[in-house]
Amino acid sequence: MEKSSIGLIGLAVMGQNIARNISRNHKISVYNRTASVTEDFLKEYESNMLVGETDLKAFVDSVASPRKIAIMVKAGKPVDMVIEGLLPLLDKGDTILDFGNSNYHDVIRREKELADKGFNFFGCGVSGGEEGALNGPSMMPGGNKAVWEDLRPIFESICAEDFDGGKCVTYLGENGAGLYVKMVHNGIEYGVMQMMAEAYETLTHAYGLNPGEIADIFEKYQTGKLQSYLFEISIPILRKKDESGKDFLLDKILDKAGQKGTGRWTALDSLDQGVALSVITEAVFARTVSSMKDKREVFSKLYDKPKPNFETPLEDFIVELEDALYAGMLVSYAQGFLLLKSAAEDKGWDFDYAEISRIWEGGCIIRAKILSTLHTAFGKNPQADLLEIPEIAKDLSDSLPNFRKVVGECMSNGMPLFCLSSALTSFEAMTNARGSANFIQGQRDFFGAHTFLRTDKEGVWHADWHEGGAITKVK
Ligand code: NBP
Repeated sequence: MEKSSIGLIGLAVMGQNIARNISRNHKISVYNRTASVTEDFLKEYESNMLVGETDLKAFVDSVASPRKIAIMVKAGKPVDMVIEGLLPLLDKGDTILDFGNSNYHDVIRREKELADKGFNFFGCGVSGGEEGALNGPSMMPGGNKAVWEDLRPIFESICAEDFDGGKCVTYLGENGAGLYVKMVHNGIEYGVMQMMAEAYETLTHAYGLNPGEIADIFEKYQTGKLQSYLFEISIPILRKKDESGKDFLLDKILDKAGQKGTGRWTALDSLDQGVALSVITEAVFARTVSSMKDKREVFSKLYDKPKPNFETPLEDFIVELEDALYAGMLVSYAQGFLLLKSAAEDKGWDFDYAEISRIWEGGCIIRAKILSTLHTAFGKNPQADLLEIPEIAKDLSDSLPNFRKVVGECMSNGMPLFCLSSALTSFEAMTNARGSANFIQGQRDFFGAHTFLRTDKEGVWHADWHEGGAITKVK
């Protein structure tokens, strides 16, 4: 029997869908730890392009050499366990591929460990959820370049298309580069979702709109610069009624958000890299605060909140909010790309930011019109920071008055704005030539003799801050 071009381990929701996607063009063998899952999958999707095995050795033997075996299991320890089980059955030169949301540090470690033993390990971020996995995800591969060339035909046959019909996959760099970009993608997803939630909360509490009315507004946004997959899916989410057919289901969903860790990893990495990734970090905090439901119930009884009293008529607010969301997202992307740049420098990756924007245009959860704007902007200014690209600066400047107005009105009416307000603060600070850190430096020098630089004189200085104390050049 002809052997399969690739094997895949892990038949939960993502594995099943990506296997079906691959099987449209390439023969694929599948295996799942729990054998009944493999059997049920084969029963449902029987095809001569799909080979299922319940014995790991038989599965490995069914894949053509040098083998390519993809893992799509729960990230973390399970991936190491699968690798451990596979290695004795593989031949030197075979490739293990990780399609899951693995931490990029793990990818770097696994690649090194496997290379030392004569095997290839290749990490590829896959975004798009269940539907993307089946019909075309955005793929973020990183690892050995020669291995990439070998995998490329399969990846290009299953991925989504960008706005111009190109493939939503591009080689991103050595070792953990692909999973790093996927991590930042997920962080950006956190920020965008939170800003949308803030819009929803404001329209609900300040303007008293029901979810169906908010869906009408989001539908309008979907025809303009905010056009995106996340707005597209939010419209049916907002309109969905519960079993009674009368009440909105959203109104009955507990307001505690889950998280699997990629947003937190992005935030932690930004602290390590020294990049001010405030929007994504605040989005992680917003989910943390959401999970503190019991405490919020208690505290809400202790403090009076102003009854929202927005002066802006709803029709005007809808326009202003669109600008605020757009500007907030641009700032969040600017921060995300700064993190990518810092990581590239730190790890020796050579990221192409226009390409990264392009492969996010299709298939993935953050796919949106704004990515096409970023793709064009980076295309003309490959290494620039987003905030210095003229087209982005113009878009931001045009949106700024409404951005400031929305954040100001929401904050003065007691609305929590984790991400929109932090995006605005970040923008204001990043565009301030003279900030307030001179004050911090004065305090640091007072209590710890940490010294300071001056704007009027060369050298490193320390002051005795008491009246009449000396100001001394120490270097
Ligand atoms: P899950 O993350 O829920 O993992 C379930 C799979 O892992 C099952 O096939 C399970 O086998 C297998 N597994 C576990 Br758990 N421990 C194992 C072990 N020790 N040895 C072998 N297999 C083990 O599946 P998923 O939601 O399909 O996601 C798969 C990967 O893709 C994850 O890394 C996820 O973060 C990533 N991802 C998910 C999405 C999404 O929308 N869900 C999107 C993008 C990326 P069993 O059947 O025997 O328990």
